[in-house]
Amino acid sequence: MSGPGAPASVPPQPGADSGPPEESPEQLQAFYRALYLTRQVEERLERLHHQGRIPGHFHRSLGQEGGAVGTTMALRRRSDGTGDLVAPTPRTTGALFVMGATPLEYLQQCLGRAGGPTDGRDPGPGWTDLDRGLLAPLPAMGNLVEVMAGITLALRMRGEDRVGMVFSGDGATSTGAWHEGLNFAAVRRCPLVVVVEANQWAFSTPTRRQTRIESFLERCPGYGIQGVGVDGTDTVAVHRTARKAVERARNGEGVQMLELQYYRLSGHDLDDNQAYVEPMELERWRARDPLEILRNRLLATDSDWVSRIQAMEAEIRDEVTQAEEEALASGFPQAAPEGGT
Ligand SMILES: Cc1ncc(C[n+]2csc(CCOP(=O)(O)OP(=O)(O)O)c2C)c(N)n1
Ligand SMILES: [Mg+2]
Repeated sequence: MSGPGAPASVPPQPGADSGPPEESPEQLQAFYRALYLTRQVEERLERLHHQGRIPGHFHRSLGQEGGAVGTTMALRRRSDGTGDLVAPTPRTTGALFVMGATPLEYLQQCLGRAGGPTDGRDPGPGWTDLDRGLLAPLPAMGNLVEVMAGITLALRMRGEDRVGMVFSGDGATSTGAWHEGLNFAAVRRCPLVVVVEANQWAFSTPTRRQTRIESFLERCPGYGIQGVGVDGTDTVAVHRTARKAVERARNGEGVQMLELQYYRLSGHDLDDNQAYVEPMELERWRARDPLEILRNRLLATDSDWVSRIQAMEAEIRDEVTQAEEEALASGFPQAAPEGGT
């Protein structure tokens, strides 16, 4: 058993849909690349935070990287505004890279630098880029479910076969906006995939203190929608499950819920030392590192992956180092002149 009501100390077992890789080597490589890139960029940002160089808050996705990557890889990704749409949370770092954001853009954004996606005006870890199908996170949790309900309704009414995917934390599922948005989208059969990142914490509140249900999937019958849960630490399993959910949404079967079962291995943000988390529990979940799980999967298929992984990691580290140097060399935004905008 896993999900919110499960003993928080028991990591999920790999999902039923996690058999031997049926994905192409290129696809597996793309998974690994996105996971390692996410991990690298977040590690750099954590160091930059300790140096006092991050003007906003930063939320690591440690332990959850495979959730953002496996799900969004199932979407139709384009750069001309005709692909699927994603509304991430501030913790869904990997989704931005999968949808085409570059490490330089992401670092410039988080460092609040001019030249970045919002030109240093908003140091939040996300921004809207409709060409790539990306929406900026909203500060009020749950509200993007409403926004995405409206957007996906518009897609359906225009007869476009595009799909929306909205992420929410387990805590966000307790907001009124989340429920209202979900109900509206369900009634109107919107092509929307609602991903619940069940990482067992909302800030310092454990899931059992904000809901009595065993799994967020129990909410699906109440809204008349389909839902499926998956071990979020197993990127391949996440991807296979997400692919089916996206396909169902695209084929007119209405809202699909996806519950990603894992654990928030970091503090809520980089200013939270997780003093309220039981160290042994954290230790048990650290053993389910999505990067390690994917690496082992790849190595089990072909020993050639040893050198491929090494080459990929070296290339990504160089790419991120270069992006970090360039981002740090970017200037800060200029204040608008008196009376300007
Ligand atoms: C409506 C609303 N209430 C409270 C907050 C303050 N807040 C920001 S993040 C957070 C916890 C989020 O937990 P969860 O949804 O589980 O996401 P996670 O951080 O675990 O990814 C809270 C309570 C908010 N942003 N919006
Ligand atoms: Mg949470």
